[in-house]
Amino acid sequence: MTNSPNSPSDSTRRVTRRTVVGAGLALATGLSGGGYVARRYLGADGSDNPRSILDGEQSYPEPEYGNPDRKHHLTVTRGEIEVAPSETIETWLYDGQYPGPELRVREGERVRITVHNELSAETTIHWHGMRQFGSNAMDGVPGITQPAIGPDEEFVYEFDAAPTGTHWYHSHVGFQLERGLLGPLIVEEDEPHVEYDRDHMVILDEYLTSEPAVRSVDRGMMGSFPGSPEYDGTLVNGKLPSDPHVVSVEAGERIRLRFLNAGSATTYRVSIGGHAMQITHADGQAVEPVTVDTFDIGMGERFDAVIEANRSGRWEIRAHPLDDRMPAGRAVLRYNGSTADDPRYESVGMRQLEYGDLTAVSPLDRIDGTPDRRIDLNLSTGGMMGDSDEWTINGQAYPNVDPIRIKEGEHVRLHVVNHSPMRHPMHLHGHHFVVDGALQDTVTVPGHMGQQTLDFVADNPGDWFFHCHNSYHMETGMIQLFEYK
Ligand SMILES: [Cu+2]
Repeated sequence: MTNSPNSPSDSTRRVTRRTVVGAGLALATGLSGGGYVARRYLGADGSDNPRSILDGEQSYPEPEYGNPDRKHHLTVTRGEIEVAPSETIETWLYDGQYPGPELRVREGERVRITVHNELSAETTIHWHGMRQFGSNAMDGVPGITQPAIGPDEEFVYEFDAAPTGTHWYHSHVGFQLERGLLGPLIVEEDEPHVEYDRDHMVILDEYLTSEPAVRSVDRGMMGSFPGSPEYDGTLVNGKLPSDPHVVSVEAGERIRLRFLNAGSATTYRVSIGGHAMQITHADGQAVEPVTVDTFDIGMGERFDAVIEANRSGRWEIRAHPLDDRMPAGRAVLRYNGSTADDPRYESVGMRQLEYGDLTAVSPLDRIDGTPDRRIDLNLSTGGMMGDSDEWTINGQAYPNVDPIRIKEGEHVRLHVVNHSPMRHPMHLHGHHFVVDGALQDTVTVPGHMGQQTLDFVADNPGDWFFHCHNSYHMETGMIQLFEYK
């Protein structure tokens, strides 16, 4: 079904906005009539040039402010970081840091974060993992939930820090995430369901020394489709393997490592030399602990792993890129008092985490039984067997998509089928969904007809993105929009 801008039933302010914006794009792309046209996902290029997108009447959900328990301020700038001794790179930073400062709040707190943009490009921040229950206006999607923050402008985000767990924040504009605009956001539980002595963020990301830009990837018989540039390595907490980040532990401790894949195009296989891992949380949500030796983590996903510090020495925490396109990243688990030199790596076993191993500690209410609405979503390139410059959901590339209309209160089931050979880590804003037995906000759909079934309850009216978290797939169209009032 198409959503004609002039349809009488579409007399809402949001559609008015899109009508205006869409009209310009329709001209630019030669589209006429039919089909929903929204503004091109902002800015795209990550170029440094400000780009005016708000060239007409705009309307967004109304921001609401209250009495925050905690206030932060983030400044967005350009600057240099050192990824190894005598290796620096100019990139884009929050508060002069990459990764950005760790924002750590307590369960139940309301948080206000004032973002000041000192770039010469527009920006926004998406709080990945935050439910934004009743606060669609704080979701940070330019052109959908807010106008982008222009150079020298500020935007004040405020929301309830929920749910608890390991989350993160990042720019939702173009390739700014790939340029380093990301940081961890931790919501501490009052009563964790597992015991540990300390916790520590471990952030995986690609190292890119060139400009982020879509590259046409030749796949032989599969044709070509848009992908990422060649990477120069893997960063763990902003460091190359030659100068690894060190996690210090005391023998006998239990340490909770909060893994985040902040990469733009790489799935990593994580393992720790000499140590098994007890997976305790997926996308921040508590799961029944399951002991594994390795797990794969897609873009945007988080897994928390508790380890027993019971083997003295220096050990490698390894992040191996599944596509083998660049060297593995590493951090070091160093026991206090250890005099060992190079970190050791010793495989402890072959137990590999699967989504099916995960069971939520607190299942989401009302997600059982028969769904009220089933939606099939097919992921593919624009041209099934030929060259393509876009990635699509049900054959549509954002912004030329018909948004999915659902109704408040419905139990929605998404059946996602991947017709392409590439993995797609699909992320839904504003909701957590059930995958097998776990609650997640991002799930990787394997290539070659891989499938996932995602169930959620439409309890948070607004306009919510559903997209692939591979930056290069997203930028070339792999986005849908759920809308309900
Ligand atoms: Cu993808």
